[in-house]
Amino acid sequence: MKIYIDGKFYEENEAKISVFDHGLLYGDGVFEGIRSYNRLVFKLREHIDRLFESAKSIMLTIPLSREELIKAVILTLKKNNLKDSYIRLVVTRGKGDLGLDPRKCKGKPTVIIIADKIALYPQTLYQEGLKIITVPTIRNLPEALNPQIKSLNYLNNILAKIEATNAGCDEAIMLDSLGYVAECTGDNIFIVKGKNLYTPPQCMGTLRGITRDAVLEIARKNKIPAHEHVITRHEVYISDECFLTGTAAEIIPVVAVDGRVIGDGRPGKITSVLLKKFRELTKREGIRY
Ligand code: PXG
Repeated sequence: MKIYIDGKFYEENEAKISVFDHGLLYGDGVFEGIRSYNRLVFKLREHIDRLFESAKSIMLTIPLSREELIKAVILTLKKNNLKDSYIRLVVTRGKGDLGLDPRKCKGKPTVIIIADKIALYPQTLYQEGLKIITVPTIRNLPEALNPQIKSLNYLNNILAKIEATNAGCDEAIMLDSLGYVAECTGDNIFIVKGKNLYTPPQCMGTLRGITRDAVLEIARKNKIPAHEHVITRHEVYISDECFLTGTAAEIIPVVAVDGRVIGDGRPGKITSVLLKKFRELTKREGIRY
């Protein structure tokens, strides 16, 4: 594996950064998870735009332009000769001292690109569906650390994931501070009721997922009324279908939430239609390499 760090490529065991990098010391940095399908990078520009927005919010100057970053991602994919891949793009504050003041990071921010494969869930779970629970840890308050910032500080999500795992579940629903459904640890959540599709609006402490937006677009194009609307746990329990979306997970059905069976306990029809259309989209859209 060839890993990109600041314009150079390193073998995996040679790819190292300083222990004084504030990405490590404080989670001070931003990242994106991106996928390529058959040599097409899906929604690459959208991911790069979100990376720049996250960086702007934390006042981190990415030392490359958008176009340069796109070229670097493509180059990393070519060097690794990967047709289908999961790309992790990371920009850290860089090397500083042991204090948290980012002004002490005198050098440039560190840019890292790793291209690998990922299978977040075993294939059987895509057919059988996930059993998930609501966990005690609420999603970060937008007033404190806005979930729109895809920062390297993922402890909020990791704590929720641990709670789900401890309970023997595959994923966790995280609520916002008012008790409304926000999202899962690394995925957005959707429900289907009747002919309608619902997902929480991004202002509810929810990352505006790129897969989420693609699904909303697919739904609207296919005459499935799609709404960004606050969702309570009750509405999830009584939904006909439920599924999660994310770059890593893609679209994965949910068949039980907090012990309540969703629909007939099997992946739903609208979920399957959306998954099929999503797969078609990933085959034809993207930046080719
Ligand atoms: N919500 C959160 C909190 C996320 O981290 C999504 C939603 C989905 O967004 P996209 O743009 O990918 O549709 C994410 C995505 C993992 C993992 O291992 C997931 C993400 C990042 C890193 C790892 O599940 N994020």
